[in-house]
Amino acid sequence: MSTVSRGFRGRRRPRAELPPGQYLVEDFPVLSAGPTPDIDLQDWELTITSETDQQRHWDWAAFRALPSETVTVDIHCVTHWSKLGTTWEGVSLDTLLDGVETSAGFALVTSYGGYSTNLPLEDLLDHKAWIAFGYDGQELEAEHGGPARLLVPHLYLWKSAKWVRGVRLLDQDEPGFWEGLGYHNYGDPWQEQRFWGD
Ligand SMILES: Nc1nc2c(c(=O)[nH]1)N[C@H]1C(S)=C(S)[C@@H](COP(=O)(O)O)O[C@H]1N2
Ligand SMILES: [Mo]
Repeated sequence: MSTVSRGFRGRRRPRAELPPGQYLVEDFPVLSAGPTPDIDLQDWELTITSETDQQRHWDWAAFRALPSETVTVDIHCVTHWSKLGTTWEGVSLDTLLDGVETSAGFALVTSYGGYSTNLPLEDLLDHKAWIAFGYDGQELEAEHGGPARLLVPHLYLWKSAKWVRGVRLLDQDEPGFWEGLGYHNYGDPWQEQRFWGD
């Protein structure tokens, strides 16, 4: 397995460390809208479905055989906590989508347990998003989304779907769980896009 470390450049600090309205935490809060699903790795599957219904599937072994990357990033929750310099291991969406033919503009990411979240497809590309299976050198704990979760650190953390199961590429944007309940459709923490209208 080839591992590309992106942590060696050190933390980039081009702007204020904290987006507006955020405070720093040292612990790692757990925020889940429902119970932690019980996922057997034997049954785990990740599916990418294009807008023309072409599908790619990975079982756990196939997923873990993909090249992974270690990234150190800051994360920002809409409930105002931020955590700086968190280190994750995961497979980039660039790797998962490599060779997928699509003209879709959007993605809807779905989870075991029923959660979902939407974002523009371009926000999943160019090493801005990973399906993470490791956190802080350990396997990702179930309460934080293990066996694998989406990690999209440049958007509020509700976009980082835990227990990820599928990515659907869409021509038309479709709100996910929180977006359908009034959270901002895009969710840029630096623009404080917390709710519709922000
Ligand atoms: N499947 C799923 N993913 C989810 C959630 C959820 O309820 N279910 N909550 C979201 C929200 S609102 C946040 S802030 C982060 C919290 O991640 P953490 O529990 O690892 O801190 O997960 C996001 N991903
Ligand atoms: Mo959140």
